[in-house]
Amino acid sequence: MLDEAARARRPVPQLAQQGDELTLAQAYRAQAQLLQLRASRGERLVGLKMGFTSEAKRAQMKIDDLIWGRLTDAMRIGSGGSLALSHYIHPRIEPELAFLLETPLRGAVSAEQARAAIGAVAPALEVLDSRYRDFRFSLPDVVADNSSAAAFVVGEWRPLPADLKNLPITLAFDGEVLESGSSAAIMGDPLRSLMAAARLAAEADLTLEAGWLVLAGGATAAHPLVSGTRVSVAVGSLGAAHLEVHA
Ligand code: OOG
Ligand code: MG
Repeated sequence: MLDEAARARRPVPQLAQQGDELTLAQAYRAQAQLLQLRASRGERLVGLKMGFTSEAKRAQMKIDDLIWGRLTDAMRIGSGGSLALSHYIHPRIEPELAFLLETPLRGAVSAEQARAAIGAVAPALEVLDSRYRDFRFSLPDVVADNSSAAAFVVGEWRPLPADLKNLPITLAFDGEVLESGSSAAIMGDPLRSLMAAARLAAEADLTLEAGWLVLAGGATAAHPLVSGTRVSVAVGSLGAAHLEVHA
């Protein structure tokens, strides 16, 4: 139903409203099945996204638990590339930071192990599109819906700086800054988000593989996309990434 909703760009009622509230474990199994449907259409798993790693996001969506979702090659848009609003239901965008893994990570890893596995980092934009009506959901709802994953943009990869903790992050529409925050908003240090990704993925028997990317989670609240705008994220010394939005 969620896969159909995404493909038809037609939102569906929350699962609880259909008398079908799932357990969290069932919701992650549903998410895995959504990925199987995408894989059967030729999409390839390229990494994971973390969600609700910042207070700004938890407050916006009123959910307090860390979640994660799966990213495929078809969701990726090159920096400076364009996105058609008509391909989505009610898309939003948020500023993020991406990790590129050089070696695999699995389970409970130390900060040193997480650091050592990182090949590069980059500013990123995540496009969210809840398949639920009014962009509202419970924790199992959003997990089953692949944590609202829809598309993402990654800027130029850079070597991991000595410290990721205090990088200023801004989200701008046509150069006008709508949100500004800090990488510290992401669990105090985005590295912790990567560690959590390795731990939570292992619970689903997944290893974060070399070559995969991990989105650390929105540092600020997300904003609805508007046709005809150029959206930018800038992350301190790491540079920027851009997306052109059209109807
Ligand atoms: C759920 C996804 C949350 C993040 O970065 O916190 C997320 C949503 O807000 O729709 O991607
Ligand atoms: Mg996100």
